[in-house]
Amino acid sequence: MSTVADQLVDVLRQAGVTRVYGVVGDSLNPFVDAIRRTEDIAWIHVRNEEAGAFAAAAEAQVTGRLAVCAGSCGPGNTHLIQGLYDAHRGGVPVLAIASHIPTAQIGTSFFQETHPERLFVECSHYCELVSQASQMPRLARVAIQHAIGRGGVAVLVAPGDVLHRSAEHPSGEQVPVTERGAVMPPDQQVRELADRLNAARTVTLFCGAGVRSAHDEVMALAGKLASPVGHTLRGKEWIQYDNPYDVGMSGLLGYGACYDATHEADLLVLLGTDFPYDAFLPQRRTVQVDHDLARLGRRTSLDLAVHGDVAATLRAVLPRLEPKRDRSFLDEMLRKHTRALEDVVDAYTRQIDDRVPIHPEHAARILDDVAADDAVFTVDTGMCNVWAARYLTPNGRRRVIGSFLHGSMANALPHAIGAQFAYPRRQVISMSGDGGLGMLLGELLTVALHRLPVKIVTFNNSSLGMVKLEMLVDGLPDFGTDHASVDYAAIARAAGIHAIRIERPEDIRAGLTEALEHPGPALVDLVTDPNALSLPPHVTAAQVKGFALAAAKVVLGGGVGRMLEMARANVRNIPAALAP
Ligand SMILES: Cc1ncc(C[n+]2csc(CCOP(=O)(O)OP(=O)(O)O)c2C)c(N)n1
Repeated sequence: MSTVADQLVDVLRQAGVTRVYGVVGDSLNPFVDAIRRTEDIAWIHVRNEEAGAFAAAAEAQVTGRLAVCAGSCGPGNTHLIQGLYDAHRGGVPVLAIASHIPTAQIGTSFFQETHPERLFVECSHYCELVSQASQMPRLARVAIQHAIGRGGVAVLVAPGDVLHRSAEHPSGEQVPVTERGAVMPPDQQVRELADRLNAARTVTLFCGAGVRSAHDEVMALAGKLASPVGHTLRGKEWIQYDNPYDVGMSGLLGYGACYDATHEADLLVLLGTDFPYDAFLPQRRTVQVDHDLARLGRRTSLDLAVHGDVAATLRAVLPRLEPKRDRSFLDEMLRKHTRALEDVVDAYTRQIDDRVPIHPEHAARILDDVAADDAVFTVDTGMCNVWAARYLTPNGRRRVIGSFLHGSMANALPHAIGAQFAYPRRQVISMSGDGGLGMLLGELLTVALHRLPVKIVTFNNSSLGMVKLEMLVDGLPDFGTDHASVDYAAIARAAGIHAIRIERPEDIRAGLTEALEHPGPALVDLVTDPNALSLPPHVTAAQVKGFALAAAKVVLGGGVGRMLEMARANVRNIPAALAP
């Protein structure tokens, strides 16, 4: 006789789920036992449910498919929250099984009692209690369809006693719909978009993660309109490569001429972006294209909103556009972009290649060099975001994943765990801050337990560097940011992970190469300079003053890696672009 838990596992199998991340425990045990009896689904023991949720988020992000995590009642549930917020805000399909205290005890302040239907409301599209066997398997399917259909988290709350009950209905073989259809823009909106694009003298395109799968279309549009193309951090991996119109990134970590190009164009087109920093947007003469109607006009007032997938919309509008002959705006922005990158390099007077402690930017540049062409990088919130934005070179095959919307620390290692489970043979590199690594340090044990060949590159500056920068920029003396040095290589070795500690710049290349070639898990503990801080390009005078007051030693600006070569190549191509 199958149980409610069996049915749940059956539906997961039908949805193509092959693993569930979590920690076992009381109310969750019937579910875990059903997984034990199912050949096609593995139970992945993590050390903290938070890491399980992050791992599921990363798996969903790299595969585009549903991923699942689970936590037992009370504290097991509350641990899940951080990773679920990350998944939900990132719009990736994750189902969380949150087991609950016995039904008869709900509302009595029972041991470990929380109210999961309330707890998870804000980080899910769907969060429902399974209080009777008769609700299954339907609720499992409804939850899955919410996660996939709406893009985000669904939570099924199930008391252990309900999971244990005999199933009342057959499970059936109804396979959940696991692929979303494209959103086609209404014809009227396409016509208006074409009219505005034709009427504007100069147009800049600003791209977010929604341009995934639309590289060709965006390039065709930029070519036809002679448009500079800027991007957000999340858009970078999808649009910066093979892009002769690239003018860099906007936002706090931005660089290049993106800010100028977005502000100086007659018309700004937001493509698949929900870029949250409205102060970086011109707030005028803007049109927006997005598959999610709720995002239209959320960050800026719009002259026109178009509801559609970016690729579908651009394919529809391209035949209606008249090519722009005057490319002077594009050329000016490409030159400005190159100059902006050169200026940063010029301002960056210190020799960083032979500095001790190691300059993190020097290490990041080498990491970019030695990493595989199809590597998956997971990036900790903190300065690693800056190094990734500036030094990792996208090529259409690499992936760069971070907690870019929720902005949680400690995401990189558990994200790497999920990415590596999804692609066991791909190189997966966790760019970890020492603060981030320390926060979920136990996950080294998860890596070791499952012999995941994850490579953990720790930028160990004995400091919460990003916050140190924030304090300096605010004119505050840094406080609570620095801590005693920790030898993470020794910790990793004790956990059974191959580890190298690197203190001298001349050892970086060999050390990283050795770690990347190591067949199993490996950690590289890079002892880096806590004062190597980067500044965003659009800091105000007051911020600079505060900055200067607080620390004269800090770096004004930052390196740009291979981007300068790319920008120079684009500028060299200007005469070719001008040819009829
Ligand atoms: C869970 C959580 N706590 C606090 C913060 C605030 N915060 C953002 S970055 C950061 C420091 C990160 O330090 P580390 O991982 O050592 O990286 P670094 O910036 O030094 O490279 C902190 C405390 C956060 N984003 N998330």
